[in-house]
Amino acid sequence: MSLIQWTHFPPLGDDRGSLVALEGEKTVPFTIQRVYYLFGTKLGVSRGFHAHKKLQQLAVCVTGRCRMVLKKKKKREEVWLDSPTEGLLIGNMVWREMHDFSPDCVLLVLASEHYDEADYIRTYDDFLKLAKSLFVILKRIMVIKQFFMLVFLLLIPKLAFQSYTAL
Ligand code: T46
Repeated sequence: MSLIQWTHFPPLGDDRGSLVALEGEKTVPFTIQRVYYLFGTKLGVSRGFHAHKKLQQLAVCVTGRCRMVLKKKKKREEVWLDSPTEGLLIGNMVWREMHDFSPDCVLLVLASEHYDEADYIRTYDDFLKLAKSLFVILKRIMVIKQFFMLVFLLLIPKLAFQSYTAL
């Protein structure tokens, strides 16, 4: 699955101009706990360079543009955010970097959680380590699940035979 997940916001409005409405759990696929925006980013400055353990976000470039780089596992994808009607969903455990901000860029971000510095993974090394340990845990859960499935499947003929002979 691609790391680039767009949400389209149908522009409303009339001959006076446009309007976009963002509603939690409707146009935005989570409850909105926080809204912030990045603006006035200086020329040549890049931002982000972190991931979040739990936080989900939706980023919309309401004016101007910037380039978003997302990384997860072995994937690295990048995309330009330059439309007020397209939101980029950024899940948890995704490394993000923002580059090439235009001087007029206003990047609006809707977040699923309140601000919590403890949710940030601020170095790429820590991000890789945590992603790897989560992968190992997930793999172990899968193996345990498969083991119980196998035991269950092996027990079915025995249980069926026992209930047949009990009749
Ligand atoms: C993200 C990208 C897209 C707060 O006090 N409250 C807040 O809600 C936020 C977002 C930040 N801050 C403080 C923490 C730092 O002292 O504001 C300062 C700048 O934050 P940061 O360096 O994390 O900013 P960016 O532009 O690198 O990253 C931000 C978000 O933090 C991050 O979650 O995904 O925008």
